[in-house]
Amino acid sequence: MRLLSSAALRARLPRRAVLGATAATALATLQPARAAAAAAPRRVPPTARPARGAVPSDPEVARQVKAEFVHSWEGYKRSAWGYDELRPLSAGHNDFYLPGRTFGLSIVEALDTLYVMELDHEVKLAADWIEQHLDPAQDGDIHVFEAVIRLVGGLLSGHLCTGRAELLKRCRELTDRLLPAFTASPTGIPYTHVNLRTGAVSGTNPPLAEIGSNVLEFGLLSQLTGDSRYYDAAKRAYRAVLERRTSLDLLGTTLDTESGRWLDTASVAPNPPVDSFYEYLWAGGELFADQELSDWYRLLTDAVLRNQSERRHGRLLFTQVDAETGKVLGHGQSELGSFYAGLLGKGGNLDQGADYHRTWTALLDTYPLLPEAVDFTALQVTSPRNDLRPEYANSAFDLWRLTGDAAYKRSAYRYFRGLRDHLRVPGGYTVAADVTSRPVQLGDLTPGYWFAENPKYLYLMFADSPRFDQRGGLLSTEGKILRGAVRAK
Ligand code: DMJ
Repeated sequence: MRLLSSAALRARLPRRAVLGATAATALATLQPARAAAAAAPRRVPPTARPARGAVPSDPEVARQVKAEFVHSWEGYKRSAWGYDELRPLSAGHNDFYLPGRTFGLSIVEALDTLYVMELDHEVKLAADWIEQHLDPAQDGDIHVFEAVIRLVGGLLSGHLCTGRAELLKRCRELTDRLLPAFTASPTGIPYTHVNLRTGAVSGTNPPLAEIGSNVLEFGLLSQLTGDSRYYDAAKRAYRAVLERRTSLDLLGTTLDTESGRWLDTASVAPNPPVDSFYEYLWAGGELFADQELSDWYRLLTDAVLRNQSERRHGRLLFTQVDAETGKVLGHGQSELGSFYAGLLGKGGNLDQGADYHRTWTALLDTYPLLPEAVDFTALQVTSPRNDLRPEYANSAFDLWRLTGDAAYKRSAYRYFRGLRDHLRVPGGYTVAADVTSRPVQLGDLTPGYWFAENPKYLYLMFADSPRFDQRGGLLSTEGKILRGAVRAK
């Protein structure tokens, strides 16, 4: 395995730069000509073969997945305990939110995964650390979206799994400190950052994912505390977006918090930085029986399917279009968008969901790991990284739960083998800089979401866990179990 030089590592496009991107930069990431790829685009052969190879029994796969999760968790504990993220090659750590400060992000991310895997000693260690050390009043401008989906969501699901009241208390305190991003806004569209100590807000250009991906966490907190301010703030933000849809019922990518104007008119759904905006409409309608959210989901999804779905080389994909005119702007697909297959299925478009999942599965015939971005016009990889992202496993999990089709288990197991064969290192699991090179070129980071997502989706597909209600369970965009955690006896 070849390692990246430190200069190359610094050049890695951080995930927040993608999620926090304007429509223009998001499109640049998706398009081959302007892509910030670490390697020249590679052609993807158009042939698609079904998933191959024998799959061990379900309990055996569950055992393997759990063992790999524990391997990475032990690496984090050994080298980065108490810090946000692990650098598994250098045995170092990474501050995710604020330089020189920690929120113990990976601990919060891991909490409910440890729980469903019945690693109870570790659950206690993690929850104790949070209660003793997580400081929600640190003096710094925190990224509101990343705090909500990761920390607020993690504390909520940790509370639901363990029943520990202190986790809910910490969650509420943190959310109260994030709330000015919403309440100080003249339009309801949140500011992107807030200083947790002073409440000062900043950042007036949130993309849609940052505007909408809070209704689950805030709604649940309102339910648990009886305080409606959280849900009200989330609904006001969604309403502000819906009021600004175009005559095609499409949305741009980024809004100005203070003027309420679109900063662009590119509809890049289901790619980042809008992805989970749509996910939370469906899930919010489901979790809170909120018909308004469900209606908004239907309206906007029908418009995306009508204006953006296209078939190229026999594969379903979603183009980027001008939200005012419907003119096609590009054919790039981000790996983050692969979650959409599961969402389409859950929202009632199962055929299109299964079809879009196949688009991504076909890439695994060519590469052992999914690349970060592909352009389907010329079938080229435009970003060859792999950031240990969970969206493909998330879709497989959703579609398997909906259909019971064993094909999703087969492709999920192949995907798991790819991760284990190429991204497992002695210190845990790490990102890749180039999945098209042989051997796969590695980076040095275990993103926090690894502990919340990939292993959890895979485990829950195979484990028949007594701690998760497969029928009623509902997970957030960060894989947090917000409904369906079964309390241990
Ligand atoms: C996670 O933080 C969440 O899944 C988010 O919605 C976007 N994707 C990243 C991981 O890729």
